[in-house]
Amino acid sequence: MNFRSFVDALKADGDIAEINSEKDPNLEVAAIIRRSCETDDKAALFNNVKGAQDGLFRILGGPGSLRHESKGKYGRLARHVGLPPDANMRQVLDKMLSAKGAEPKPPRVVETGACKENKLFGDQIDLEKLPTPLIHKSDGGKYIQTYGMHVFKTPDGKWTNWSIARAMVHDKNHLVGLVIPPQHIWQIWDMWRKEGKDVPWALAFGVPPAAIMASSTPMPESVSEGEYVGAMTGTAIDVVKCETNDLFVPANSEIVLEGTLSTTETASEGPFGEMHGYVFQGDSHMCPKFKVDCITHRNDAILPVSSCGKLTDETHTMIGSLNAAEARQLCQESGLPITDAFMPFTSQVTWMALRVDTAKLRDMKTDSKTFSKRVGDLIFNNKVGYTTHRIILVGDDIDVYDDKAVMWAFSTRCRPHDDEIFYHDVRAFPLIPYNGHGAHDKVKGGKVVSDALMPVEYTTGKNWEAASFEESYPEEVKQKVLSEWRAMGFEQ
Ligand SMILES: Cc1cc2nc3c(=O)[nH]c(=O)nc-3n(C[C@H](O)[C@H](O)[C@H](O)COP(=O)(O)O)c2cc1C
Ligand SMILES: [Mn+2]
Repeated sequence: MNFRSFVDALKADGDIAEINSEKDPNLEVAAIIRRSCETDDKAALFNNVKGAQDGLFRILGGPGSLRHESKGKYGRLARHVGLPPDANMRQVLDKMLSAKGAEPKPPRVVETGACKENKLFGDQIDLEKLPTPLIHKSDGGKYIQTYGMHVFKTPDGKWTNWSIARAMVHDKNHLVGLVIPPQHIWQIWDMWRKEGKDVPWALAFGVPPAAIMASSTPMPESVSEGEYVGAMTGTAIDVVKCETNDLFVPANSEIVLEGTLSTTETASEGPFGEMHGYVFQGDSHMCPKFKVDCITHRNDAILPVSSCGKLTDETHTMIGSLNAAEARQLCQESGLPITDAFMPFTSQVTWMALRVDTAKLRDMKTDSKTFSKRVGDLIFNNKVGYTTHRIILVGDDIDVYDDKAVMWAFSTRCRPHDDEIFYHDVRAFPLIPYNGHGAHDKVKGGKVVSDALMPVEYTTGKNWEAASFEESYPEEVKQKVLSEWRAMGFEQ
């Protein structure tokens, strides 16, 4: 529940490269983070960022990226939600789903907290002087916001949404960032716009790690992520009131920006090296401006930074995985026999694999087309399906958290077109290059349900065994082979 303790836990796990020599936020910092993501190496803690002044700021790179397989691949995510570092993906996602249906536990208001150790107002604020990283060389600006939590409240005060959406420095006291449908910040922005008012806003960096996980999860509309996290962890999150508006932020946040999001003024945003691994030169769009009236921060504050792009970083480990967790929940609530959901990293999290309990499927006395359509109609018409362009249905024998297993099933059990249902009329994810920069409708269609269940899985059950070490040999043969493995000169 505390970002500083999270950093200490990573240190104790041997998962931090602590860098005390001066590093340049102009590309060098992000290059280091990027390479650590591409090699599943340690998280980088930059204690000496060139241009940092008066405690603003140090940088933690790759806060939710992967660890090397030998060190517990999902250890960093596990540490976000208080699990041991060898937790597997299913355990991390089960933890995130564990408070579904529980009584929400609202944040607890406290008088003050570490985030109030330093306060800057008016002329003391100059965002352009901060050592904000330039993350990719063709980015249209310096992205201060890649891993902070936007705090927005509906005009009626009933729903406080916490979420991540990127933003870059626009000038001395403005940011500009993505506020796009169907995201909740866009929905709430639209409510204020209809009232003719700007949106009171806060952006908190280095928040309790469980809170940033919730901020990346597409929970249903009107769920306040802060109340959910309280229920999930069993501890109400301590929050303090902002200096300049009546929003509340986690008391132990590293850095807090306070102000308003304009419902009338826009500025050019982007291009940005995005989660699918591309930066398209000149790809900028007009987006709403955030005005910063106040900055509060901890002493020696740490800014978490996601240097996103090709595999693997937070935009895959968190956007994809947390999305899949919500999709699993949605399917189960709708009575579909889905036991697991995951978005394979190797699909750049554009595919979602759903594992079907085929005994229950057979009880349903359904068929491929009917079942596929039921799944597609549900997910593609829900916000959790926004970023997914292919759903792959797989049987019980497929571990959806294993990309190779999903690819095996998809490429051998789903006959192109004949075992697929296409959706032309649903909301597309414009960030995927074939949408935003392709030859087709940018915001609609291009989605498919691919049924990688074999026909017998709907009727009598699986009639094959895998041609694999696991399934093709008797137990005693396998045991003998394994026990003599190294002695024979093999290494893996
Ligand atoms: C590192 C990271 C960066 C993200 N950047 C964006 C972004 O720029 N725009 C966006 O709409 N969502 C972004 N997301 C995904 C949202 O946080 C996610 O869709 C979340 O569910 C949105 O919150 P909401 O469900 O309350 O709308 C990002 C997530 C992560 C982990
Ligand atoms: Mn939300």
